[in-house]
Amino acid sequence: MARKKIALIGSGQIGGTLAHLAGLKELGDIVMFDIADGIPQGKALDIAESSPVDGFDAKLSGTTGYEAIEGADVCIVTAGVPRKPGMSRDDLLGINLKVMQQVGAGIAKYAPNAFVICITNPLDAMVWALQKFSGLPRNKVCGMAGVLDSARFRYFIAEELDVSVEDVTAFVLGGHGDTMVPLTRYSSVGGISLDDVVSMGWMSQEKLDQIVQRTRDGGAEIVGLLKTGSAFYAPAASAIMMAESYLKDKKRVLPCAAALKGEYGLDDMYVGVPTIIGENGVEKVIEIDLDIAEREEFDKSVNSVKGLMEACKGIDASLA
Ligand code: A3D
Repeated sequence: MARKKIALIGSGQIGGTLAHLAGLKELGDIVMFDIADGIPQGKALDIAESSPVDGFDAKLSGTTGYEAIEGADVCIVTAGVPRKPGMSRDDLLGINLKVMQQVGAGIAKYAPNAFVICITNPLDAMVWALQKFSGLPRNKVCGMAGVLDSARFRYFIAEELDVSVEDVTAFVLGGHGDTMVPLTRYSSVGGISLDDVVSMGWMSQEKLDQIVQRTRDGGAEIVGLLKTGSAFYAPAASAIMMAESYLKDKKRVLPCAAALKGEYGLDDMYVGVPTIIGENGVEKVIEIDLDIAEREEFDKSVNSVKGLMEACKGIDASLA
């Protein structure tokens, strides 16, 4: 059986880490694309040279021409610019929207059957635009954010309770921004919901509230520390999990920015919801019950994503 082909559109911090992880996990052959000539070629060769040491077989190549992504099974998109300290994700919209237009055309021409995972910010608006620019089926284009936001939430909870990260599940809903909605009711430690963890006296409500806020600010915390860019290890690991679920038809239940067609009372937009990812891409959007307070927070988050979509329409009339 031929190896799968993974195209990484954008070979910066996240793109390089994606290539390394995809190699280590033997997900397939890897093509790194970027407009900065030399970067994708150099990173691909460097990672390829690590393969005898780590013992993985994958062909890695770097390119500045879209034709090299031809026939890709998965495209992971990080092309664009990241945040600098003091910037919000939304400040990136104008530049990255133009990048999505180019990327969408490249994927439509050379990899129309791929499963596309967008990471470029502001995530929910960019993945929505990328789907429109590429014209690929909506179930084959999704955005990575929920796996990362949930991973941050899980890590903070596990660290606080001094338990294994493996035994903490967490759930973050809504847009990938300051209004994201970490859902404590649907998050658990060894099956015990976080609300029960508080009522049992294992963690104080105040601490949980702090962790929820730290999760919301998780991206900014890293940007503040790095100063020259944004997080890349955890975002790459998260996207690789989604790609693996697709390539191996694992049907993992993962939060991701998915196209909604009536679910949660929303249409023609992308926002973070629980999904099942398998061989058909986003195979199902799971609709969970939200109480009044959760719904209010979700609606606030949805409205902020809608605002970004309107801004995109203002810049590019073809999206209207
Ligand atoms: P960076 O290291 O700057 O890499 C971006 C790469 O894109 C650079 O190598 C650029 O040369 C390249 N590029 C720019 N324009 C184009 C183009 N038109 N075509 C192809 N390549 C292009 O950034 P990064 O890897 O740290 O981050 C990439 C994106 O991911 C940014 O928009 C971040 O804001 C975003 N991001 C999202 C999350 C989410 O959870 C959604 C987390 C972290 C970062």
